[in-house]
Amino acid sequence: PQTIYRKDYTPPSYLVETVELGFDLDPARTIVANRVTLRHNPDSKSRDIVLHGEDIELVALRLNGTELNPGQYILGAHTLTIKAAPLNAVLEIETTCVPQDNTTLSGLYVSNGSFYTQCEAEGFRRITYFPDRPDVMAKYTVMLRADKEKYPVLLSNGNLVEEGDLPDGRHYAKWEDPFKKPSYLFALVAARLVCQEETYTLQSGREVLLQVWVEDGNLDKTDYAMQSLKNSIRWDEERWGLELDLDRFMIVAVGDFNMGAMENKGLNIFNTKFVLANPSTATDVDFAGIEAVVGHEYFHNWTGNRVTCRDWFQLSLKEGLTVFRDQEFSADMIGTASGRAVTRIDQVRTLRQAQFPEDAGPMAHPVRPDSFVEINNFYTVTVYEKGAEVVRMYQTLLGREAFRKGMDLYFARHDEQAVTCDDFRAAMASASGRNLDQFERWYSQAGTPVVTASTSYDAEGQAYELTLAQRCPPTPGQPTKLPFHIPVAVGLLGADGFDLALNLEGETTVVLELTQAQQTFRFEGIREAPTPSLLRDFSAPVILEYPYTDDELVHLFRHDSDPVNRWEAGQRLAMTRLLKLTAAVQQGAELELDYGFIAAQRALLLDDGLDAAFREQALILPSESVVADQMDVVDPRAIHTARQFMRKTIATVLRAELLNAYAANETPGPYSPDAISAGKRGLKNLALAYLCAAPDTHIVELARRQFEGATNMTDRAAALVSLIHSGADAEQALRSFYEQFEHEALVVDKWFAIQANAPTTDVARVRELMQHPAFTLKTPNRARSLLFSFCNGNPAQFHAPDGSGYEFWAEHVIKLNALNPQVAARFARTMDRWRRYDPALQAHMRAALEKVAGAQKLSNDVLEVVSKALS
Ligand code: BAL
Ligand code: ZN
Repeated sequence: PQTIYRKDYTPPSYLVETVELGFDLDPARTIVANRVTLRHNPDSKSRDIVLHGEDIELVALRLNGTELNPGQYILGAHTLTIKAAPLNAVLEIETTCVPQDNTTLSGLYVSNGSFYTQCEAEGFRRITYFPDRPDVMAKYTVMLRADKEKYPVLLSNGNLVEEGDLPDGRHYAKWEDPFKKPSYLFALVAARLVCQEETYTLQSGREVLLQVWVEDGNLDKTDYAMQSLKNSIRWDEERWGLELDLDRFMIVAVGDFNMGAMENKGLNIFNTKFVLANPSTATDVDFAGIEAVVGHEYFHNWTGNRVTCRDWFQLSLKEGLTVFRDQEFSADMIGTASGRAVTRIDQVRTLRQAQFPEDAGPMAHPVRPDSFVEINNFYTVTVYEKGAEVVRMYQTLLGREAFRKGMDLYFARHDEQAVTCDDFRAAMASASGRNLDQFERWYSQAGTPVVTASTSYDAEGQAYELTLAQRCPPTPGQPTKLPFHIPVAVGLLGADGFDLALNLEGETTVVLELTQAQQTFRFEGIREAPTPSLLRDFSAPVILEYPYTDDELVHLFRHDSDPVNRWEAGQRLAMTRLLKLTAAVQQGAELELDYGFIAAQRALLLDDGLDAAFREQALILPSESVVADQMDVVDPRAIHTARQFMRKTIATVLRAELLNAYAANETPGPYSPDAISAGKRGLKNLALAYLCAAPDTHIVELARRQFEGATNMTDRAAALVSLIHSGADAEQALRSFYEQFEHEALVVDKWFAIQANAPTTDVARVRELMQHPAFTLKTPNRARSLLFSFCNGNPAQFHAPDGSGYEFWAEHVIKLNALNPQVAARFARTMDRWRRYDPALQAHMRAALEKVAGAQKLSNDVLEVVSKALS
């Protein structure tokens, strides 16, 4: 396969002014008529019109009214080229495609009998021939024609300008999008759907129509998505001065979808997982996910749609920025400082759980990649989450006010343009007057920087020195790195637990700027030897090394005014113990957990001054995969045993306190997904999970009672998980759960996922579950719920010494590859870091990877992932 390089970018030879699309929708043969007006781009020397096309049949082609015969154009495997074209060209292109056979879920496809599209990144070329690149922006008019009975609802981008009936039971709808857009934002839906709709008044007084479209029977699950949409609109006005530019904004939920959702102009198409929710089907985490994703797609309307990407290497320009925006939205919706901190802790967890490993593995790439084989493989945690951290660092370095000025300038300069990450950085630099040249390295260098701190206190001079050094490990194609521009937020705690003043202004947190390989910062007037609180609020996506003593960590865990670092101190305390215990398991030594650690956990659990949500976060031990990241040679089973021992010991010693926390955090009355209630449920269910790690009949009974009496899915699912993990018989509970919810696809996904993650579920059991009538590989949510959950979420079983987990993985990467390369490639990434395991496991893993690499008809998507893993 061909590698595409960022340095090879050339402007398009022709620009598109208007696109008129006509669809005669038929699952077996859809006819697409495309009339496109092109104009030569003065920035290009080429006079060739290059159109992309994939898996479509060309029926007719006319240039400026004249039919072209095959000698007048070149039809390649994925392109159609017209050489030496006139300066102004009107192309009329007729093609056909077969939506019902399109299992890739890219382009035009059928889900549950209805039509949907997904065009980002390169799906539009599966619908018609077109210069399918984001720097070609045009105005679209779309005519949809379909059977009225089967597809009563016909939607596309922009405004509905005409609709009516046609002969033979068909009907039509004509849509016009007033804004220029790249082809990846095109969308259509032709379906049997119902909608919740509302008229909403913008701050300017203008009225807009908001709609959430779902399949019949799901209108009882759209309220939260609608509320989240209204909150998003208001927040974008208040925080950024950005108004909805359309008269109509639609969200459509579909059960078969590769991603979470898609920001098509005015017609967002969503995975049902991020729309449908009511208390009995969705958990608190699901509700929070809906708020975040509805916000994310809505915010794209400015960061992505009005200002888009010049090329796909710039993907983080819109994704990193929009993730940052949705993170801030979720935090602002909670409002309190501690609530904000909980959202931040969640972000740090995601980075450590997924992005740091990516940055340290064979697929490591900069936030702005230099090359790719398949762009779909670069919708990654690095582009999204690390990209959001990069945007956050501008705000940390420049301050909120200057950052906002930078955003304003970015829109003023680039509205309706396709631009680059450098353009964003330039706007930030101009608006703030700051030199951000070095900051560019966050975009160009892959890998997670490691910041090492050392300190010294001069009692006589009352001065404290902090020396920070940075390094960044090599990554594929980047053997050496230059220093980053790193904001390091720092506070100093006195022995009484209070923050010391760090300067004459009395500030207790300052942002240091680490720009060199090593720098020393000096604080004057420090009257006692302090405990440093470093990288407050996780001010940069780095690994911080500082030789904290246990006493210092306990002090921070009790007192740090920065809740993120308070949590972090607890994680560090837990991590040293988990690593020691894992080593003890490997050596067959006796396992012991010190009382000092448990006492610190106990004090936190009992601290009623803290929100329940924060206490929950602070009591969750680092995950098995985060522990694995700290080991030179990963031993998944030993880690699992060690972590289970730790949970069981805490549960045994703190049994009374956990039972109290359980009782004290009941949320009687009607369910509400708000952060306070969700936090209480979170702490209560964490207490139950701990108690079930050291169960007796009373505890098992508690879990059973909660399961049976639950009035919401959060409590029901948590009780089921705890029951299963307690080792008690959960057959009956699993059966009744399924029977109660078998018609709720998203709940059936949970049912599969809970079993995939169960400690007793091995490969044989997963194979059994795959025989269940409700299982299918074709629906990504279902495949993810069982296969991904097992291979990524149950490491102790997946890494069975006989290699059966890897064989299972290889077999299903190959099966998924034949159906849906994007989903297959995601699944393939499970094996990214196979070289970190012991030689016996590695041998099995290599064999599995080689089996996939040697498979017939491998997609570029999967090929890129497995060949990078093997290289
Ligand atoms: N643009 C792809 C889906 C998303 O990030 O919103
Ligand atoms: Zn996005």
